[in-house]
Amino acid sequence: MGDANEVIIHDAAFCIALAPDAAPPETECPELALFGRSNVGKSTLINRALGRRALALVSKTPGKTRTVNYYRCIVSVSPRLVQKEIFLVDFPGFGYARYSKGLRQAFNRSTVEYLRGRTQLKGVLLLIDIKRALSQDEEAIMALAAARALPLYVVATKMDRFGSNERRRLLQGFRKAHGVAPIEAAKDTRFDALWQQISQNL
Ligand SMILES: Nc1nc2c(ncn2[C@@H]2O[C@H](COP(=O)(O)OP(=O)(O)O)[C@@H](O)[C@H]2O)c(=O)[nH]1
Ligand SMILES: [Mg+2]
Repeated sequence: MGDANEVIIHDAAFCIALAPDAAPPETECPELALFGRSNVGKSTLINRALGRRALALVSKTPGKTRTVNYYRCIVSVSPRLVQKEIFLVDFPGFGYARYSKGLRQAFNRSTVEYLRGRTQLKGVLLLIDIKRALSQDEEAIMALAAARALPLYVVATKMDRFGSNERRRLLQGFRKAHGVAPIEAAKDTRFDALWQQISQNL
């Protein structure tokens, strides 16, 4: 066994891209779903959390991911989790005007269905820009996770934009308003703290 708190990604691979209204794959592997508006940093988080450079496509043009992307990984988090297979499920970024109305509705309906009923779903990662008020989509995702008592990990991305005072103020404000302490992510975050939390809830 490695050191306490050590995170090891033994394997990571892109698995499958599904249309937003397609049926999710028939596996029994636990899933962690990622949500957040376009450009918030979902692909970046996947790459960093899995210790890969370019597994997930990091885009300069917002709104590119319109499929539900499954990434499979095998992770150990000592001392709790030994070589566990997990899917990270990257949902299309919402809040982007280029979605046609039809696509947006299909995305919403199937997303709600997934959040309500997917038994393999073991946790929800909601990536936010802490500078902006939560959107209806973001509030809905938090409520759907709470309704099933699913672990919710709120990740505030791009925190390197702020100085330390501003950072503290924004985090405190969010905690007061929503009762959740966000996990901070910046350019160099390795997400070991996130894996620690996840490993406690699997
Ligand atoms: N400054 C900063 N930029 C970031 C961070 N995370 C992501 N980005 C940038 O934000 C843009 C969108 O990232 P991406 O991961 O593609 O977002 P997605 O649309 O949610 O998948 C890219 O240009 C990233 O390089 C961060 O922690 N800090
Ligand atoms: Mg992306």
